Amino acid sequence: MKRVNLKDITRQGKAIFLAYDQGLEHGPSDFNDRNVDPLYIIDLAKRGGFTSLVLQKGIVEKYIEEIRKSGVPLLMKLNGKTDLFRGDPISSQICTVKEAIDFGAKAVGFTIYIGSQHEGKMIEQFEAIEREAHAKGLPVIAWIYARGSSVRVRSSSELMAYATRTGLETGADIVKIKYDGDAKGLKWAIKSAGRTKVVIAGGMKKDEGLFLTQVKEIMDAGAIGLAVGRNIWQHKDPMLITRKVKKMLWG
Ligand code: FBP
Repeated sequence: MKRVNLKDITRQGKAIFLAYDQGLEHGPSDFNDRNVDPLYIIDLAKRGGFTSLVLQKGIVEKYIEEIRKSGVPLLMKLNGKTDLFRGDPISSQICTVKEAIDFGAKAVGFTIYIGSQHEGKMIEQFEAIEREAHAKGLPVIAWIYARGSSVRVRSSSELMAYATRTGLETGADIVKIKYDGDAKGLKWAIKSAGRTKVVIAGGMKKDEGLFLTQVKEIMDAGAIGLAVGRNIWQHKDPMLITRKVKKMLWG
């Protein structure tokens, strides 16, 4: 394994990834006339100084020139699903590590739904992807969410820690989890991640005050930052909220 370098997608060890894969995950219902346009998001990622932009393959293919020109490091998501399907979730692979490298990606991302009856398949695919990415020195970011009929009996804080530990034990360089608002539980989850770094998803658009309070809790707990979408590009002034979040990360 080549030494994996997180420097391309972090700044002084911290990260703010702009997530824009919700069009597949939720449908365009998350968007308005402005942010439905990938060009708007690419420009926002550049002007906002995001440490990475998270995109699916289709957008990368169609907007590659602008992505390259922006200079924002690309984090390519390799699997995805819609939210129309009911039942235990599975995220299907739609892009390979080689394609991501050919597009100039600086990292690859992959979702695993722990607790789903399809968990085994996603872990197996993750392992193959990780082996290939690590052989090229490319960092692997695992979106790990506990989902499926069998997880209901566990508390969400317990599941946060299970997700981060799964990231460590399966070899992710960074694990991305959801924060349920339990700051003590988050500290434990980050401790459970060991040397795997942790970033937190933004979730549904919230009141700005609550969002910034959570950013503080996330950083105090030891996360390296955020992989955030809706709380940025659904904000009435995305640059303003970006500046506020960055100030909390870098001062
Ligand atoms: P948000 O900050 O908008 O929540 O984005 C983070 C993210 O992980 C996206 O990368 C992904 O599309 C979405 O959340 C998935 O959310 P869910 O699985 O809860 O629908």
